[in-house]
Amino acid sequence: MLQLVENAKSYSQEIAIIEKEKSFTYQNLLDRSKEIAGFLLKNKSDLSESPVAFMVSPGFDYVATQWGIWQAGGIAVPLCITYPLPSLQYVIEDTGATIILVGDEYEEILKNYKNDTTKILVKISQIAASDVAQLPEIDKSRGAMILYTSGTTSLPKGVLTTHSNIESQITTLVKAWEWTSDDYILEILPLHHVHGIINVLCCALWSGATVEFLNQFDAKEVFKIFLQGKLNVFMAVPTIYFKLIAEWEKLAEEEQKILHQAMANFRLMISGSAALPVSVMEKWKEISGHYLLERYGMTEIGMAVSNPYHGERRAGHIGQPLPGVQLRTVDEEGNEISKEEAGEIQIKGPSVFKEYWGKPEATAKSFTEDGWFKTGDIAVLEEGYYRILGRDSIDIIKSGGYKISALEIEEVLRKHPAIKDCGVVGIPNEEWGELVVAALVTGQNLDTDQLNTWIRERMPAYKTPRKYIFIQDLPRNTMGKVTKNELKQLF
Ligand code: MCA
Ligand code: AMP
Repeated sequence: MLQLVENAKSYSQEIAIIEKEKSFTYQNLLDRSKEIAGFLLKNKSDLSESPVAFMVSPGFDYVATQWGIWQAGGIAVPLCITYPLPSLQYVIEDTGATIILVGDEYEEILKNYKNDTTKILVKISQIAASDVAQLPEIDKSRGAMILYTSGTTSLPKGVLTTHSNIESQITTLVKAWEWTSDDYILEILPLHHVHGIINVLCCALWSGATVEFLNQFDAKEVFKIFLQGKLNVFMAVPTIYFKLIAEWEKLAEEEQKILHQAMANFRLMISGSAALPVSVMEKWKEISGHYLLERYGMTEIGMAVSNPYHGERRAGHIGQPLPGVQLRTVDEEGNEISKEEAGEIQIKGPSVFKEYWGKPEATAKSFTEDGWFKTGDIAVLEEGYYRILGRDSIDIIKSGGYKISALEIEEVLRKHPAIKDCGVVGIPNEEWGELVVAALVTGQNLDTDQLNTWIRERMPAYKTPRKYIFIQDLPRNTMGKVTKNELKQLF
């Protein structure tokens, strides 16, 4: 996404990043990212779309590393900083990355790679100034980033986007949401997904705005930063708005009043990644004075549908297709239907990803013959605004804004020596959207705390089931398939 780096040159002395009260200018970013690119290139003239994995905390180093990989001609593969080793290994092995860049604090978890002769593990703090003769010319059609997303297959798939896809995802939003260099946003979202990377980080830096980082979400800390009066844009998932409302309710009336005034000065507050409950939208309006702008997107397509920046933001609805996005709805046979009937959303446009990394069959299956991407989300147009009705697969769960595959969790659970069989489903939950829960068929009673510890060594915490039931047999249909709707009823 080299236009992003080009743009930075015209803002060189402006503040790009604030991290732990330290400020970094766009020039700092340009200089450091060039050093990282120089290190990656060494004696090569171009990384030629080799994937480079990086595990770096949110902040200046993260952005400099991402830009460094891009300028050296590599594909950026951000690793989730809270993943346990097996989840990290899966991404590293699946992409085939041979270079892994780490922040000092993540060297320990990846230490096994030090003895792996096929990989190079490098601490970014050890990358010094280097002589870069020339950076390669990079065509926009080349691969730029791989992000992992869960789906209807048991293992997550790498979504490859090109520089051109990313540029389109950014410019669409910069225009629609009227980003400018005067903007100042707080970054609290994980930086291995589109919401944090594109909507927050890249849109802000494209525009010459300032991004302040908070390493980990904490409602009290977020409100403290709101009160400093510097922010004017905020983006989060519905769970975060829910948690902020809960924190607000603990405040004294006077504190609420001051906070309300601080929030009234924002120009824009956005929610996405999961359905925003109408109750949360209404409560947020009451406490902040803002109608949240809800939008809809997906790792494979960037943002596709948005409520308007100017005009009515309708609760329970995702809005209209963004400029440049073609949207149609189809029935179960794949025939295009009237938008006023419920059907699957299919998308075409320059923001749509190139392919699932190393999975040509999955890529082919996810597109129609005439090039529409099948989202699996069911929607209907109501008086000019789309509304999401659900998904075509019960095995996809959205919890805390994360997309989670029930099948992936089941596969891990089945590896536990005491679990003979299991079924994982998502049940509705006000705070998390859906809660991951599991029905277990075991020969004996299991200590669920011990089970959780066992799971967390193998999967990220957000994929850990939050409730268990122990049953004799899973409910099945006459074909022997587990009937997940029936399973849901058991919780
Ligand atoms: C964590 N906890 C949970 C869950 N996650 N409990 C139930 N369900 C969950 N999903 C528990 C933890 O185990 C812990 O409890 C306690 O909550 C606090 O954990 P922690 O990890 O600190 O949680 P948090 O920091 O409060 O996290 C909540 C969060 C986080 C900030 C909402 O989930 C988050 O960052 N979500 C955003 C994900 C995102 O960016 N998605 C975008 C995907 P205990 O201590 O007992 O263990 S991109 C996308 O979807 C598309 C493109 C789009 O449209 O944007
Ligand atoms: P991910 O694969 O993590 O990128 O998640 C994308 C999915 O999140 C979409 O396919 C939708 O199911 C869901 N999603 C994103 N935004 C919204 C929204 N505003 N309302 C409902 N679902 C959403």
